[in-house]
This record gives sequence, structure tokens and C-alpha cells, in this order.
Amino acid sequence: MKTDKSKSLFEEAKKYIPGGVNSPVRAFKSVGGDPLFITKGEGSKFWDSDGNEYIEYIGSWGPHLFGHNPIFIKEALSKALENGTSFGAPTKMEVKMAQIINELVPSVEKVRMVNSGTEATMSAVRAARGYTGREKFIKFEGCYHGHADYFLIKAGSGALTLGVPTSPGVTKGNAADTLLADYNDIKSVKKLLSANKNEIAAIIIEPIAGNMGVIKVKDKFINELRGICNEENIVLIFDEVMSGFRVAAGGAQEIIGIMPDLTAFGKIIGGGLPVGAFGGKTEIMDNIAPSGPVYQAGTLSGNPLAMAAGYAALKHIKDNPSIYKELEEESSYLERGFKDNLISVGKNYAMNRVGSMMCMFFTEEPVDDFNSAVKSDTEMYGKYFHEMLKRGIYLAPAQFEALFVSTTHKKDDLDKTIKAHKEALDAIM
Ligand code: KE4
Repeated sequence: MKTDKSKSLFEEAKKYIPGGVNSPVRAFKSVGGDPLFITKGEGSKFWDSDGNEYIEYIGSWGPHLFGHNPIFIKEALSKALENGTSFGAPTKMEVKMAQIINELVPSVEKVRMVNSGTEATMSAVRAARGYTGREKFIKFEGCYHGHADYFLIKAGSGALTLGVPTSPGVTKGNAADTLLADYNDIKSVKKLLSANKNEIAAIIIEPIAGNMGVIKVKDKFINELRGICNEENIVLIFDEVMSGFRVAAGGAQEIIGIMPDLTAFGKIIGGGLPVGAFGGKTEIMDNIAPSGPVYQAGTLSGNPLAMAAGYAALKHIKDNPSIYKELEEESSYLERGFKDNLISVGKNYAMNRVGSMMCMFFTEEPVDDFNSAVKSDTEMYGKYFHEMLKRGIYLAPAQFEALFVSTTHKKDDLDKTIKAHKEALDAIM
């Protein structure tokens, strides 16, 4: 497959952009090789600068629930564009957006728009700290909440010691208030609670993790976590940047049946434009400036173009609830095909799927937390990734991500993908 144009673009890009990309995972570092520069997307496909066509399962890392360039988002955007791009003043679309989020996700009584998932989770933690007057918060190993300093933390030497930065530039001071627990392990949460009595403002979790591959919380665990937060007056934050509107109209909290106190959104909520949001209980959200003292702001928050695209996406979800049944059929068909292939090559790789989020781990042990996920053979994943790419299937260029099926991935795409998957497994075994 010719990729000369992407190669020369990558050389050019590296002269001006760190690593030649504007987000690290795009650089193919964990699978090897050079990234492909994409020129156009349509439905379930996109094309690189050398004209190669791919059936792709990144969906811009989650936003494209309806595939690339859906007509109803394109039309909404061009209509909004006629009136200008941004005013820095309130608009009717922001009210409609807040209303439809509240309709689809009842736990979100009030919501503030921001411009990325990171801004959403970062602001939600600040809201919880402002509301409780406490400073520490608990996150879980393997969950990614964006790149705010206090999220780039890993467990210290002893599980009870304070976190340590995972990145230069993140200060010890910032790490000091971040505590690390183990996903699906309520004992690890209880240990931190007793060691930090009345000091914990929030517990933030991806109810369906998509950043250590795909892992869903266990029912018993999440119910106990909800109970602990009620007893200890801790704000329970669901990071639904990826799962929000992805696994159900009401997100993971709809299928799990637990209401968090705050929820962070991103990705689908922007219809492909930069949008995040955080929201939840009125008593917490009313503390946010200008109605309360917790400061939070954004020049382009709620801007008309992003609201037009985001609202078109959420309105389409509201008007077409059957899309989740369709996504379930397509995604389970793909999963079935992958599993049949694994049986035929005699491998029992772990396959986790929730709705249209899926991950095949190169480990034969079940994967239900960070420690089991990292047993995956990432080198094998790299080989698999390139064997699939050669066959016109573009997957996440990293093992610990999610594969996203969209409403535009039809049987023909899925059959081609299943066939390529079998050939790729044969090639790497
Ligand atoms: P952004 O700031 O990238 O919009 O959102 C951060 C974020 C927060 N919470 C969850 C659960 C997320 O998955 C993300 C971002 N997801 C990654 C994919 N693993 C984005 C891809 C990238 O970093 O380029």
C-alpha cells in the first residue's frame, strides 16, 4: 500500500508540531510505523493522503456515533454558519442543548458547556471540591479523565501513600490530593476512605472504562460505591466522556441504573466539534460562577457552531431511539465473527464489549481491571494492527483503547472486517 504522501506530510509535521501530531495516540507510537494523514471521511470509511480507503473503527475516538459527515449534522452546521461563528454572548441553542441533555440524562439537572472532555472532568472535580470544602479525590488505575494535572497521577509505592505524577510538569503538590483505587475493587476504596477520613471531596470513575481497553463496572461494585458516597457525603462523578450517548441515550448510567451526582461529557455531545459538558445536581451546580463562587469559564464554551452540531447529534438520538438496537445488532455480529475466528485459531483472547464499544485483548485471561488488562501482549497487538491496516481496516493504534461501531457500519463492512481479522490472526500466529 502506497503511503508516500502521508510519510512526507509526517516529516513536514514533525518540524512544527511536537511528534508531528496534535494528540499523542495518533502518532502510532505503540504499534510502530508512521501515522496516516487522513483527507476525508464518509460514513464508515475514511481515506488517507495517498487515496487508500479504510473501514475505520476510531470514529474520531468516539464522537462519530453516526459515522463520518452525517447529512443532518452537515446541514445544521452550514445553517448556523450563515449567522456567524461565535458571539461570546448567550444564544438560544445553548438553552436547547441544556434542555435536551437534561431530557436524555435525568441526573443532569443543570449543565455547563465546555470545549473538551478534559475541561469537563477537571471542572467537575473543582465543583465537587467547592461544594464539599474538601480537597482530596479518588480516581481508579487505568481510568483516563483527560490531561488535567491532577489526573496524570499513578499509585504511589504503597497503595495508601499519595499518588505520584505520571508526567514531568505535574507537581507533587497536585499529586498530593489524588488518591488511586483499583477498578472493581471496593476494598481498595474503603482503605483510602479510612486513611483519609472526611477529606475526600469526590470519586471519579469511567462507569464503562474505554482507556484500558473496554471494561464495565461490576454491578455489586458500583452499587457499593454509590452507597459509600451517600454515607460519606462524597460527590460521585461519572466520567461519561466516552460512554455518554454511546451505549444508550442516557449513557452508562441508564444501563447500569445508578445516578451519579455529577457527569462529565464529551465526544458525541459535540457531533464532531470540540464540545464537553459537566452537570448534575442543582445544589452542586449552583455553586458554579456566576451563580456561585466556584470559578469556571471559557471563551468558546457553548459557541453556536459546536452547539448546532452537538444539538443535531442529540436530537437525532432523541428522535431515533432504535439506533441503539441497530448498534447492538451490528456490534454483536462483529463480536461473534471475531470470537468464531479466535476459536478457529485456537486462541481464547479476552473480548469485552458494551454496546458499540469493544476491545479484543491479547491475553487469554479475563480482563476486569487495570492489572488484568496490562497482561495483554502489546507487541502482538501492534502486529495485528498492521495486518488489519494492510487489509483496509483501521483500528485504534493502541491496545488499550476501544473499537467503535457506528450506525453506518453495515453488514458488508462487518463481513470484510471479520474476514480481515481471520487473515490477520493467521498472519501473526
Ligand atoms: P478530551 O480532553 O480528549 O476531549 O477528553 C478527555 C477524556 C476524558 N474522559 C474519557 C473517558 C476519555 O476517553 C477522554 C479522551 N479519550 C481519548 C481516547 N482514549 C482521546 C483520544 C486522544 O487523547 O487523542
